[in-house]
Amino acid sequence: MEKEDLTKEQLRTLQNCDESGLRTPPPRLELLTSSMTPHIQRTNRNKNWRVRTALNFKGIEYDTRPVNLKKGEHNTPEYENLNPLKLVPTLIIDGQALTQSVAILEYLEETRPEPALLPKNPIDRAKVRAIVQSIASDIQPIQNLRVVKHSKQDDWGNYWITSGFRAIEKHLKETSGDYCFGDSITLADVFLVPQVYNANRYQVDLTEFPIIQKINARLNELQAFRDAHPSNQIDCPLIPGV
Ligand SMILES: N[C@@H](CCC(=O)N[C@@H](CS)C(=O)NCC(=O)O)C(=O)O
Repeated sequence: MEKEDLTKEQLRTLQNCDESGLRTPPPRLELLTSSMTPHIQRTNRNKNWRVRTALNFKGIEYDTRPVNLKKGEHNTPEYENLNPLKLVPTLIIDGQALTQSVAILEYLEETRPEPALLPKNPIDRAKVRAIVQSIASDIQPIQNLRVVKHSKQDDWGNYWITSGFRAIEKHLKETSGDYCFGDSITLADVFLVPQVYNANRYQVDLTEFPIIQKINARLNELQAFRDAHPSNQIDCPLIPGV
């Protein structure tokens, strides 16, 4: 994949150039990610968090371009041109604008395989991906703000995270060691930490989930995870250590 693979329109979007003024795209990767203003930050933009953690873990340098959801910056035609679903994150990498956090992480794993975030054995990979999908497809989307806003149930988020965590805790009984899958960090861990943060936001009683709690505490000690935390992002200087 070459830089030229970005369409001219996408390049102009990224560089704010007119048609005659195309410049070389920035050499570093660029992560277009939601703004972590205090208000937004409390709502936990955890798809960006996943991508940041994986980039940090793999030692891949990148620049962050905040997209302020509160101001509707994700709804502009420029952003839609990069991400037709108008959702964050978008990762600009290898001349492409990639969307969907799971697809982004799989791409990083395929193109920058070391250090690995998936085990070697296909059965083990399937077990890690099962945890990833439980969070990415079954637990997290139903607590997205735009979904919660349309729910009449006060305990909506708490209910769905609790029931999802029951399944994950069972899964972890079988697969976990120091981390979700044995003693190595995998994509499952990358997805778990932001989801536990969200669980706390919805006041889920985590005492029911000792394995999740133990793994989460261990992960939060690691530099790649600490650096990816929303409170440590350039546009969120105000709420340290949340
Ligand atoms: N499936 C997408 C979901 C992305 C997503 O929901 N992003 C949220 C922020 S974490 C967003 O952009 N929300 C804007 C909106 O709901 O209008 C992914 O994993 O990347």
